[in-house]
Amino acid sequence: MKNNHQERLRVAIQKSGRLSERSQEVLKNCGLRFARSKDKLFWYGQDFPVDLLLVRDDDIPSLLLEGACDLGIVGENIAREVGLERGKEDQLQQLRKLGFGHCRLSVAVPENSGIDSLQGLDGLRIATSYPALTRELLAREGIRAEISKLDGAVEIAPAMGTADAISDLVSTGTTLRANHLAEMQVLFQSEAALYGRAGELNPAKQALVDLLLSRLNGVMQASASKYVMLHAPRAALEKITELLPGVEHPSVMPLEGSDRIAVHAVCGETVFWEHLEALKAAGASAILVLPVEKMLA
Ligand code: PRT
Ligand code: ZN
Repeated sequence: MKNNHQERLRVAIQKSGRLSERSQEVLKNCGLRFARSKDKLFWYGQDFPVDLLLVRDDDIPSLLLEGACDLGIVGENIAREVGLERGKEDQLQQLRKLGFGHCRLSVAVPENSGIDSLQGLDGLRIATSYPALTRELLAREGIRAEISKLDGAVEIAPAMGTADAISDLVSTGTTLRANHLAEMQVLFQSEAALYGRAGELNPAKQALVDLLLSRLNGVMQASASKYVMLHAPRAALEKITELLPGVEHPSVMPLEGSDRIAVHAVCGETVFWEHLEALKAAGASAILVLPVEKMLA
């Protein structure tokens, strides 16, 4: 008899927090649907043998390393921290960055501290929730600091007198400013990514991973792409093509009884208002920009 667990792929995602909604959305866009359990910690895959585990983000790398799941969506910051801390960084395999959950791990110092370079941190006390990653990144610069781990409220450590500097995640910088801290140096740029475990999966699971990755590529490309339609003078085709971001060969259709043409193209780069204004100036009219829902190259 087949062992069900060996045939079904398990994906761990964050239960609730900054990454949970987008993680669910990206899997839903890949065509996966789930029946939610009562405790909401395990979602059973309905159309594919792919199930979800909903957990704290910090637990995802360990669940992967221990084989409790086959894939996980987690911030690179957490994957690297746990990998380094457990000495198993090479066993966590990043399969794809997912384009959300962007933030940076930065060193911040009290305003007016006079510390303006990483070298100035040598021998000082740094508070962080990412001790292993911070130590590794500072060591690369030849800096040795006394690093202490705090699970939360890292930003208040300098004012409490328990640290000279912090190393913390930053996105808008509001938290740092509110605590009179200045961002001195970015150590690491992070975003959410899909991770697997190094080593071989059984063929059935590997086929599911390959299918998921191929769909993920399509989802990511589609979300970045726009379908643009416009009318233009036939003589302006070359100029119009140049102005369409990320397009080499648009589809061109004649407009009956006119010297104008219809141009359709998938733009692989962001289409800004400036692009549309430039197209209009080049003679384009009836310009439409539509979202692309799915894409398979
Ligand atoms: O309960 P669980 O453990 O699952 O969640 P959590 O509270 O540990 O994590 P959560 O949901 O806050 O963050 C999950 C992931 O989101 C992180 O691991 C990062 O990969 C990513 N992320 C993106 C961020 C931020 N942006 C972010 N700004 N994680 C945390 N922050 C915090 C930061 O620590 C600081 O306190 O937001 C504050 C700074 O924000 P700004 O905008 O003021 O600069
Ligand atoms: Zn967490």
